[in-house]
Amino acid sequence: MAAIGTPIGEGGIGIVRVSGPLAEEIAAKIFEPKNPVSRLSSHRLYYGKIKNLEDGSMVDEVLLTLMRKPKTYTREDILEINCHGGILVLQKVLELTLKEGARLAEPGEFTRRAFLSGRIDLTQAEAVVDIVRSKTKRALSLATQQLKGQIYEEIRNIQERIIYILSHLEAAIDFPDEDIDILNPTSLTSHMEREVIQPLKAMIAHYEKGRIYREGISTIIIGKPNVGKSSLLNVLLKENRAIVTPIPGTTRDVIEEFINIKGIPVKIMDTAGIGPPKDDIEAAGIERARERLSKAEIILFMVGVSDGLDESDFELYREVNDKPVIVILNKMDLVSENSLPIPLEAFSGKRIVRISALHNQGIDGLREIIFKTIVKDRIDSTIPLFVPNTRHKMAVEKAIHSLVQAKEGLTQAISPELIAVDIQASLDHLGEVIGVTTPDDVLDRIFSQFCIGK
Ligand SMILES: Nc1nc2c(ncn2[C@@H]2O[C@H](COP(=O)(O)OP(=O)(O)OP(=O)(O)O)[C@@H](O)[C@H]2O)c(=O)[nH]1
Ligand SMILES: [Mg+2]
Repeated sequence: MAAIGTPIGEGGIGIVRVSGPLAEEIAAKIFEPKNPVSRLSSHRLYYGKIKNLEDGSMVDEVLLTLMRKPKTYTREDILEINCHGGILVLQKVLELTLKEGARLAEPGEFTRRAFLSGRIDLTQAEAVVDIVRSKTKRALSLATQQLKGQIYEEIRNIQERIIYILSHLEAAIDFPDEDIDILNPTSLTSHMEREVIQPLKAMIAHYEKGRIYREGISTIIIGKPNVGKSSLLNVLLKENRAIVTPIPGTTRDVIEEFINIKGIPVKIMDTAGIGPPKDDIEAAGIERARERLSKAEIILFMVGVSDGLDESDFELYREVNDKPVIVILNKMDLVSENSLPIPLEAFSGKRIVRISALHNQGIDGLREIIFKTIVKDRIDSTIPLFVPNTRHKMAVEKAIHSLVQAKEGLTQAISPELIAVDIQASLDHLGEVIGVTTPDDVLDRIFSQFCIGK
């Protein structure tokens, strides 16, 4: 199978990758090394050209590597052709490999093969997606830990402990007359709780942390038209992403971008000013803003201090004040603190930040407050060794459920056969996490998130 392994576009170089038994044969047909060799050595870079099979003309000058199995990503033979980039050249080279018998790879197929060949476990395969998508260095370091197999190790350890419990049960099943010693319910249940259930619960606690690093915290800027929402987005991003004008109702669509606050990816959304709409377009924009508002995790409620507050500010504030809100007083350059025309007591209990988006003042303070809000409400700032994703979390939850059931069974002294069924189920659920007992459709879903060529 073959694919273009680099993003589509004009890059400095682009890579066509082929994996499978035909790799070497394809290289021999389409590649002409500058210094002819009888046979390509493995894991070496060769300079030469890719030629058109019909007329022998040159398609591109390339650097080519043949990696013979088993020391490769997929544990199959892999051919990598570094071309000069340019989508036409890459496509032409890819076409040549297809003509010589390769098949176009499906999304994630390289990594799927690495998984199926046993080179990596499923959590490591998923880490590949996370690494590609990482938005901050810290998110990347978490994904890299996962790639090293940390989750795999932890799950394996816990499975070992469950197997130990299971062996006790089986002994009790096989030798029913040997009596209670094999199956001491009190010590077995406390062992289960301490060595198995607690560590699994700790994994789930890591999940929320990890989700934030993976997906970012969704943070929305809302307020009346013209208070300076788009100006704030732009200063946070340090680029002129959104249109800013003195005309109220400038922004209509939701604009979203990621910023990095101390390693936490924060998704910032700029929205249409909320108030009585002047036309249908503005009304549609407001509807979109409200839709996002309902799902946002942190709300930056902005007012323009120069104009004072009116009923539509208060109305909007009432809509959001039971959520994590940071009140932003913008345009502080226009008024002095002493003559602030804002009744601050209306926002009692909320964090209030004074800024001037236009003059880039108070922005570092705002970033700090956003960080504090995230850390206080959701995560402590220590980095866990590994973090499960939603799929892992669901499987671990099922495992815990089975284990709790088994524990109850033990205390109620029901027959060991029935308890063993629950214990076995917990092992299977944990097997799903690392890909030992994962059904095919789940695998399909995981690998379809990859780009072709990964
Ligand atoms: N003096 C001053 N003007 C500002 C400040 N922030 C924004 N403005 C001005 O206020 C006007 C509106 O700014 P925008 O950022 O477009 O406001 P908005 O809230 O996105 O407006 P809509 O998209 O229409 O809802 C522009 O003329 C900005 O230059 C500020 O801190 N001080
Ligand atoms: Mg705007």
